[in-house]
Amino acid sequence: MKFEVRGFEIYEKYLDKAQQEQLLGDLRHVVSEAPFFRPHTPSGKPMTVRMTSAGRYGWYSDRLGYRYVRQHPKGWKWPNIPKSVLKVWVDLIDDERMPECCLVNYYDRDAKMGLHRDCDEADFVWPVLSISLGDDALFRMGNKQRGGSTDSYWLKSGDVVVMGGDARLRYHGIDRIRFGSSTVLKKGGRINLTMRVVD
Ligand code: MD3
Ligand code: FE
Repeated sequence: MKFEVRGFEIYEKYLDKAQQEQLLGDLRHVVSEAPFFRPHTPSGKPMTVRMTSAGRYGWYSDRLGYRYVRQHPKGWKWPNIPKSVLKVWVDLIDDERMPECCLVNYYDRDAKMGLHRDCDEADFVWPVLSISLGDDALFRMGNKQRGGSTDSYWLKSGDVVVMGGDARLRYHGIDRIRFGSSTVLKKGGRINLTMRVVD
């Protein structure tokens, strides 16, 4: 079922169990070539979410700031974005322009992501697409400026969110996950994929 909250298009249970397993299998290959790491915020604090990327660019942050980079912190190039992941983009967005970054976020029991905006990409006309796998996560959607009211929604495994138009530059974050709420990841936790056009 598809519905909209503040311009965020939420496709509930877009991916069935088999499709989720396929994506996870393909992601295991990505993570074997580009292991998860824990970026630091520009103020020097380690983030609670572990990250890695696939595609021409990966997302990175440290003392120098938030940015897209061409290499994993170990110096290797990022693996290709799996076809199974790209298919979701083509089916829901477009095949004229492919995403150049697939950011892979891993949330363990205590991970969260504070309210922020994604604004390091060159062209905000292109939406960001998110795929949730594993444990439920409390997703908070806000406004284009800091502050004001927010809406929350529990994202579940197989849910897909498209952030385009009015939602593209809204503040958003993950307050917490419900550890162990899903059996999709054997060790628990949550994986979120976000596809982005960067240049
Ligand atoms: C709204 N990730 O990686 S996905 C992120 O679940 C991020 O890991 C969260 O926020 C997560 O930047 C939320 C939903 C999401 C992703 C990207 C967005 C919402 C967005 C970009 C622009 C606006
Ligand atoms: Fe974000």
